[in-house]
Amino acid sequence: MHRRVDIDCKLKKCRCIQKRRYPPDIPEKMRFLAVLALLPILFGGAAPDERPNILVIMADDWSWLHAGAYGDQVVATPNMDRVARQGVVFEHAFVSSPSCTPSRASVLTGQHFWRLHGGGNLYGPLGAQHPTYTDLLEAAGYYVGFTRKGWSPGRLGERDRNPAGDRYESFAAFLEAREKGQPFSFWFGTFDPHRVYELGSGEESGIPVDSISVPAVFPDVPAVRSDIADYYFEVQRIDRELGELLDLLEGLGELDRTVVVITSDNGMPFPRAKGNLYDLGVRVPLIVQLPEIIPGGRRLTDLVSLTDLAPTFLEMAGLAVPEQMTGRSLVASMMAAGSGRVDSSRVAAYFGRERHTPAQASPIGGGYPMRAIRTDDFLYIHNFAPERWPAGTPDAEQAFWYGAWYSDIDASPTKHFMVDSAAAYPQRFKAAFGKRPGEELYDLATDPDQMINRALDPAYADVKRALWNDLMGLLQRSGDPRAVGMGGVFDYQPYTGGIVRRPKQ
Ligand SMILES: [Ca+2]
Repeated sequence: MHRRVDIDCKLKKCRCIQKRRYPPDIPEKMRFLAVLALLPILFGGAAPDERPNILVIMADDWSWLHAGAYGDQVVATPNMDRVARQGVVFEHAFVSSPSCTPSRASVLTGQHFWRLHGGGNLYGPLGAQHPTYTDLLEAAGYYVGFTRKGWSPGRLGERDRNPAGDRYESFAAFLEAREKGQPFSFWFGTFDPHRVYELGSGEESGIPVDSISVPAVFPDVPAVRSDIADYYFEVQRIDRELGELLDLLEGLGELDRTVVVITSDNGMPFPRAKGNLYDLGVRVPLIVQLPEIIPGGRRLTDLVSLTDLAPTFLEMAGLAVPEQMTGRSLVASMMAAGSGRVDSSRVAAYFGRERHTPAQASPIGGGYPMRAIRTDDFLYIHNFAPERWPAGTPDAEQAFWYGAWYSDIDASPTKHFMVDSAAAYPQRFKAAFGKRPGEELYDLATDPDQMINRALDPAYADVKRALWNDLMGLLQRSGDPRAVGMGGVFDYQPYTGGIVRRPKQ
């Protein structure tokens, strides 16, 4: 079991209801109906081969900040930036869970990860009862496939193939196998910028390390800057591959009929980022283009979830959205004119986490359960088991999985620097590695780095209560076992992955 995981690591394959209904205002409803009326013309309907192709570029561990299109001055992403100029940039896009398996499962099923029970954990199986957009498109005549990292990591269980589709060696091989003219749905699952990084690769490639904007949650020291540069090196590699994908489509004359979606399954693999419900963990890039049809050059501030993608693709293909899908199609927002908040109902995003790795002290085999609501102004996190360790226990000898050491943070120069230098950076160390209270509330206007917990400040009591009510209402309506005292469905799932150990001294 462990050997298989080690091999996965070397290949960089990660170690890693009720539908919500909003009462739309009348102009918005009219706009949506107008878009609906256009859809058969825009996306085919009567003529199946006029339906758009769908190409998802799913990065692995990439935070929203780190592309030129999102304001980064150092990382070079000319191809992404070009797609952003020609398409729509979502400035507030959030994953359902900041961990590979549940995040990818939530994208494919259009459902929040907590509705997938065991599939809500890293390495958890995705039950066959959950429909995926890939299967639905295939049944409607699409050619469906993926390359590299699809739904992963995990064992297929009752499914006979990867939920992302059939595996191909490359996008070119997939297109070659397709019948000419057949619409396709392809998932390009790059392993970048997942660790392991080649130490020093960023600086050696010419990335100006001194110009990097270091997030405030990390110590601003050379080791961290170099680590971020190595991460940028891999983001730039995604950008180069994106350029090749676009060239391939253009050469085939398919670019103008292909919806290109660029996004990621969770945020950067650094302490207090990936695996956490702060923006660095859950907020990801989301850039979409469909030339001639989706009005380009726009930046939307609507708070959206990657669970919205599956219903979006189904609507574009003229298909009904299954009742199980809790996501809401983005077609109306993408087709609307203008920038900013184009859908007045998209004012909150919801996400959470169950077990990333089995990182807790014995005898707890579960994860660190938490759920959160993010609005324009606030982030509220409910930690269901504050006695547990959000980053995993520091005591490898007493770990449930012997040897696990801060196992929910990938091994990295930044992690090891922060542990070794905890005395010099006590606040940052505690924020990333320490235990947390049952509730966290961050006021984003004054604290964009989400470091000052206001949960016990009486001045925020009303805000906190309102956010709690909103969050718990959504969780209960959407059938979250954790919200009704049934968290055991997550805690007692078997685990087939590995853990992160203390590096040898
Ligand atoms: Ca990932």
